Amino acid sequence: IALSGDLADFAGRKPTPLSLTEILGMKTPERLQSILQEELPVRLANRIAHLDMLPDLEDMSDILSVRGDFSAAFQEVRQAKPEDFKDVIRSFKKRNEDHALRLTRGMAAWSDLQRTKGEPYEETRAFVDSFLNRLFLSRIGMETLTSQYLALSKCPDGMVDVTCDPCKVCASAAKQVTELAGEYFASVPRVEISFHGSEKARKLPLIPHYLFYIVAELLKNSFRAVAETHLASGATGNPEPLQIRVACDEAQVALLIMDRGGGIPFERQPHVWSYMYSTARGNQICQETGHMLDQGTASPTPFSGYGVGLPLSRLYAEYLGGSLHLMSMPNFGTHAYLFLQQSSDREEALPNYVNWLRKRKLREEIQHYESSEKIAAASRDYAEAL
Ligand code: W6P
Repeated sequence: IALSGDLADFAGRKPTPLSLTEILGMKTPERLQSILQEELPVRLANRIAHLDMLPDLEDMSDILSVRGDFSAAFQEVRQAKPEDFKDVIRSFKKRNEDHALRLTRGMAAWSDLQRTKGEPYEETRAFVDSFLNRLFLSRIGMETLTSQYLALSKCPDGMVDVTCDPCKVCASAAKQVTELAGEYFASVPRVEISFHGSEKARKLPLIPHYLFYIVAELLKNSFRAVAETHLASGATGNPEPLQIRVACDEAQVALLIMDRGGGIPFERQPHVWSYMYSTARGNQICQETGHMLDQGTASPTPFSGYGVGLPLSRLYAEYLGGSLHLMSMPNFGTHAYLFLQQSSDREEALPNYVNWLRKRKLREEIQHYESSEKIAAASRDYAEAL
């Protein structure tokens, strides 16, 4: 599929990264609206061009449907009258809701196709992971810009809760996951939350929505591990509780979620951050919901497999200027560490598709050069393009 006209023009422009402080510092929707009118088409066109680089795209229905949404949104945003802009953004967000699932499912199908063509599995997996990381990172950027824009018409702080208590966010995530787990598991661990720091430090500016998402995702993994280990051990009584430790000052928060769910076997640990992890174990993704299906299980649950939850959570943490780490002791349990800053002056880490294309082309050229001068010159270009 060749890009033409406007789309080709916008795909050739680089997205402008904004720092989180800038995005969150805008107190009225007007300025953000004018930024979005300029910036969204550039980002959408870049994402379309990114999808178009995928070999065999024409056979991948899920990916094509997402591509179709992007190009429809591109036209809508370009043509929107200022007074209709909010509605366009709302419908844009609505349509994007299941993109993560469609893209992951689509890339699982794509990796199956590559496998039937004899492509080495590890290379395919690495490609899929970096491809999806780039797409999701740019998605998180657009999501933040558009959510902030909509939130600003309701409240001058937008998405930010300036006096956010991270313990409260953990407690409500724990409540939701506990209720959900009750429907699927015979034994559900208690969750203990403790706070370490001064009372003043308990109120810091955070985006509660993102914190909630990451904590809930981690808890789902812990609940499942604890429930399954408990069942397998044949133990009676209550399983070991989950412990959440929250430590913060006014600027940063560190969160530790500890489970005694039997840990992750050493050989699986490197795959935890892969979108293809469950597929690698021979699992299937449910066509309706996109949840991972375990082999032999009839229906998917929100607790099945790791799916997109963990890699996506880590991308969110990194986007917010923080990080997410897992430390797992096989046969014992897993500790998840989440670090977040109250606000980040770092620019959005946007995938730069223009540079990426140039880099790939140069790398291919370098492989075909024979003279050492040419290689040296191309290597210099390559280094500059990084
Ligand atoms: C596990 C596997 C896992 C992933 C993420 C967070 C917690 C846990 N616990 O056993």
